[in-house]
Amino acid sequence: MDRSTPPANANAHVRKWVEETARMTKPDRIYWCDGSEEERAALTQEAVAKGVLTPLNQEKLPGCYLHRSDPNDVARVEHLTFICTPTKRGAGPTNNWMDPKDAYAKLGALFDGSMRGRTLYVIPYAMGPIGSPLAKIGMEITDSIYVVLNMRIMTRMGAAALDMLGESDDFNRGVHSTLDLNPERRFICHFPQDNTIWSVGSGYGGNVLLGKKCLALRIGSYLARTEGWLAEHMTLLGVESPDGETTYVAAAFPSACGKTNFAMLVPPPQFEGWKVWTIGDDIAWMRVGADGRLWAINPEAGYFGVAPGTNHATNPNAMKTIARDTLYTNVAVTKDGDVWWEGKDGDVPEELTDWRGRPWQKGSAEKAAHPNSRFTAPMRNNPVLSPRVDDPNGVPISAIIFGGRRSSTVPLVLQAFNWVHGVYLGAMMGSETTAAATGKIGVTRRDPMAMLPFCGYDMGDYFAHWLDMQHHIGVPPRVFQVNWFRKSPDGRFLWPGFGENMRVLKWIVERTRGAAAARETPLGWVPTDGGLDLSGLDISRDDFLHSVAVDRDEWKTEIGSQEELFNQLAESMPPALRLQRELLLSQL
Ligand code: GTP
Ligand code: SPV
Ligand code: MN
Repeated sequence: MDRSTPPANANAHVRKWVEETARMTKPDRIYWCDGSEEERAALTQEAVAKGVLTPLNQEKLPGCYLHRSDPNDVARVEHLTFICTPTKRGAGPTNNWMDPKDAYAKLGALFDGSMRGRTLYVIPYAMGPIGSPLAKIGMEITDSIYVVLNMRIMTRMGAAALDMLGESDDFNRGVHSTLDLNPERRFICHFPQDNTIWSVGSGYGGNVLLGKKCLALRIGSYLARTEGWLAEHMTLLGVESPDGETTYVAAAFPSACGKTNFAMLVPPPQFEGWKVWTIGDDIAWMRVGADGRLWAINPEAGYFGVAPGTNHATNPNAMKTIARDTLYTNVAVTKDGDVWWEGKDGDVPEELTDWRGRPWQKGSAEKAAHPNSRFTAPMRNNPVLSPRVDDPNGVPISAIIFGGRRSSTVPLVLQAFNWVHGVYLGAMMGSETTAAATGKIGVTRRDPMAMLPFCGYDMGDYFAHWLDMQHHIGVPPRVFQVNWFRKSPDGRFLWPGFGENMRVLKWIVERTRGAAAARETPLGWVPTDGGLDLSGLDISRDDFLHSVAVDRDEWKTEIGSQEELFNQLAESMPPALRLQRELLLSQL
């Protein structure tokens, strides 16, 4: 089949844009992707021939391949990510801003002839179930075969997306060129007003799989505000209780703070009859339904998940999901072509090939896998994939959870008094930075609603949009805050986490059903003594009490440190949040 000419269902707007982009980037060849299995096989073979992918042990890991990125290109680059709105105020103080004219000129010069000697791939894709009123169409042009193969897993890619688009001009225009991976020429630019993304100089995850953070969150959040819905960095799950009822929950945790693990949670043995079903592990698009409830879809079709820490005890469902048809990026490899990372099951192998392709010995001071090494796996592999995942209307959300990585101060769980208080808790969230973005790790920063790196417009306006939603949601979800990451003075996690988070989740679900008791504190509602089901849990009384403790002095410092965000967002911070803060201060 000739792939260099547009398929019959590519409309005139799409064709024109591809022609224009080809004139700019000057590729040797154009290849229109159709998303078929034959295409996957052919492109995989080509990627292997070019050294972009290495086959792993096909007996242990059928259909799995390894990719090693450039060592300088291993994570999102927040300092090189720009929101290009007509005015700086449009992007707000928490985003980098470039004038759209300057950005088009600067990146246009870099794109000029950037695909010489390369193939220009055209990727039509849908974010969300095909035909869903909540779904959106994107087109990504890239010169990276790795991007094509990842987008095929992460989105509903190919002919069906073009069919869904029909004759419409309403699609996201994403252009990506790898250039030479020089960080001096690396820019991820978003043009919300044009529904356009230009990305140059990277080959890694969130910088280049343009449907994910760029469209589904940065452009998505802008569209959501304009159109009256929510685009959020949230995992989505259904919690089935012994009576057979399923409660849907959305949880915003920052990058590498536990969304994938929470979405695939296996309840402890004492929780007979309880079961968690995954809808999504990273992004939620939520709209108010005719019934006044908030309905959510997962716009993605795969998981781009953190490898380190994943094992049969922490996340058995992920281990099953990534056992086949998975692309691994920057993990270590064993002698027999199996994958390995810090925190995988079993003994540490004596010898490995590390993420850079160098020999590695047990006991080495360096990590064998990159801390932000990842797997790209189809959601269809997930043994607990929710049967509702393709429902065009999504699922009705009963609870929204905000959670950060906080070694102190923030208790295991609390419930907000109401929607406005919940928005305040989410907006003031702090979290320690992780390897998901380049920069220092372990620094506590404000990461409002886990959206600091992903909000496509002014953060104060974003809070105002959240507050405004209360006038549209007839039946608002209850709002909660959690922290799985509090530590003892000697640096241990106080709470065992992972499957044991079911104990907290059960309380949350029962609260939404009006079936669990709570005690009021200045910060919010917390479980009564004995209110959390700790049956069969191996945790000392001291550790548990520390994990749920609220220390007034710590909280005074915490509220003091919120001042910085209030000052930064002085122009746009909603007064209602200022009021919440003062109320809390006076009560403490
Ligand atoms: P992104 O894909 O970057 O958005 O990350 P995520 O929020 O999906 O995080 P993920 O579930 O991949 O977890 C990140 C890291 O945190 C992994 O190393 C996990 O093993 C670890 N982790 C997840 N849940 C818990 C928990 O409950 N307790 C502890 N201590 N660690 C956890
Ligand atoms: C994150 O950093 O939140 C991720 C990984 O989910 S990436 O796609 O690289 O953004
Ligand atoms: Mn994420």
